[in-house]
Amino acid sequence: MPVLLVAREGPVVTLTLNRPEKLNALDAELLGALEAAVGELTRDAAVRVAILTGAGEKAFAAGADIAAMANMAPDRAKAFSERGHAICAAMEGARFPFVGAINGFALGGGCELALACDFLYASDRAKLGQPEVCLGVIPGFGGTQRLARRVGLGMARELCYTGGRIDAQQALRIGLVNAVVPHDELMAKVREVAKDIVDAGPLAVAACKRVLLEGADVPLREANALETEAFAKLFATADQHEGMAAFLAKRPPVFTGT
Ligand code: CO8
Repeated sequence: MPVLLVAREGPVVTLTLNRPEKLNALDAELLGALEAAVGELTRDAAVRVAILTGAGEKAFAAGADIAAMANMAPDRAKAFSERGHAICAAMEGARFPFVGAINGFALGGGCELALACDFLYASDRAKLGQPEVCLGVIPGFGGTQRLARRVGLGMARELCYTGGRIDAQQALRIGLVNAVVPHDELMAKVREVAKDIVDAGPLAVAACKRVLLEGADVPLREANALETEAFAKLFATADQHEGMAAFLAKRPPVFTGT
């Protein structure tokens, strides 16, 4: 079986980490497959949403593969970390959203991969955390930075310093996940939200994604200028004309992404 399953339903692609016997731990083969798949999807204009989840009943991903890391020298650890960062950056930089369906453990590198998704829905069985300090290391795929940006410094510090795990409800309370769903309904709920995104204007979603990402790292005045620029540019698109004309004609819009 391939370590990464890629399933396509029209504009929605589901990527499933597929090493369930190792709780989908991220080794070089799985990271390589993910890197290739993300690269391919980002070059495919027909893709509108990617869903990322894990195979099996227990895990989204229980971290980077500890057996593969145990004897790494610093230079290999650096390359491994950089590879994870590159994948996460490619997901964040994609024109379409990644929605994480957290179906179980999302720990260490698994939690970091989840944090590179635009937002997360979690099964009521999910457990999330950054347990790296318990192994004598720190998060290496962006966890220290993205976790703090998503849930605030205080919670990120506690999670990273203690290595503690939180359940889905606590993840919801701190804003790490957007919704908690009964385990068996997770994929259906994520597909519903994916459909809402697909029904929206593709250029508008892409502009939202870019402005939200780029705006997070600059002062508010500059961030608002990014928004104004993107807002204005959309008025040169067929999608803006169609979206507003459809509203006024009381009919559903037919967006073309142009
Ligand atoms: N790596 C390798 N194998 C793993 C991992 C992992 N992260 N997690 C689970 N497995 C394997 C187990 O070894 C076991 O294999 P086997 O059956 O061959 O012994 C199988 O998956 C099932 O796991 P368990 O029997 O342990 O299942 P339990 O239900 O008893 O426990 C847990 C589930 C609590 C999730 C437990 O497996 C666990 O604690 N896993 C490790 C969690 C962890 O510490 N993750 C962080 C890893 S470090 C990291 O992610 C750093 C990322 C940055 C990388 C930077 C590069 C330098």
